[in-house]
Amino acid sequence: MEINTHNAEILLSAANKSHYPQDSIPEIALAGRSNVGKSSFINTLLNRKNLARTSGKPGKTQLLNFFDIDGKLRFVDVPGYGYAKVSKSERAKWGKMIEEYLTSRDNLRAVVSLVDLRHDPSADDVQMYEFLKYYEIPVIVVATKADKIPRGKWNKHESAIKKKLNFDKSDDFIIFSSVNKAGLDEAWDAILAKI
Ligand SMILES: Nc1nc2c(ncn2[C@@H]2O[C@H](COP(=O)(O)OP(=O)(O)OP(=O)(O)O)[C@@H](O)[C@H]2O)c(=O)[nH]1
Ligand SMILES: [Mg+2]
Repeated sequence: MEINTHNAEILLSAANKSHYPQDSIPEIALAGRSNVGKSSFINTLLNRKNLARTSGKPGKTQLLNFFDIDGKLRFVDVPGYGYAKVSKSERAKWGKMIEEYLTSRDNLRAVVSLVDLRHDPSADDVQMYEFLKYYEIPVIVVATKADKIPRGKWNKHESAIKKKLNFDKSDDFIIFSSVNKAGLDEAWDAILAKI
């Protein structure tokens, strides 16, 4: 499929099902802890500075943000998890919103699950991966911030992450950087293979 990735825009923000777009355009959702680089990943793939708003302030994205790409594909930016300063009730609301989307959305083709290449996955990262496997949702694990690790150490970090996640070999694993665009072509290839 030919997709003009320059033709991208924010479509809408949704808190629940009733706000989701009603059509059959394929969707790729982005999940990961707050600050891991989900919005930056979207901006890098679409070659845009700040289409998906990024910030040093974690917990900023509160709704499901749907991005239209040339009318043929959508990215769904999901609020990050694991931000300490979020109240219990906010956390429960978040859980409900994301669970509703992931378990009921027919348009969903795969989830890009972002982790930080520098660190072992958190308990929340492991739980998210297990959740996606349980619901048989295809996963593309993207290990971000690769620019902060020397290339010679990438393999070691990749192995540690895979082990902690109990990584399923049928999923994709991509080492990525929004700073130097490492992994950009692989990320697009993996996404296009799912839609
Ligand atoms: N060095 C480096 N910094 C990155 C990379 N990706 C994101 N960042 C930085 O990490 C911070 C958080 O990035 P965001 O893209 O806003 O993270 P997010 O996952 O969308 O965060 P929430 O919306 O709060 O869940 C920003 O300061 C980014 O500039 C990367 O590949 N390398
Ligand atoms: Mg964000």
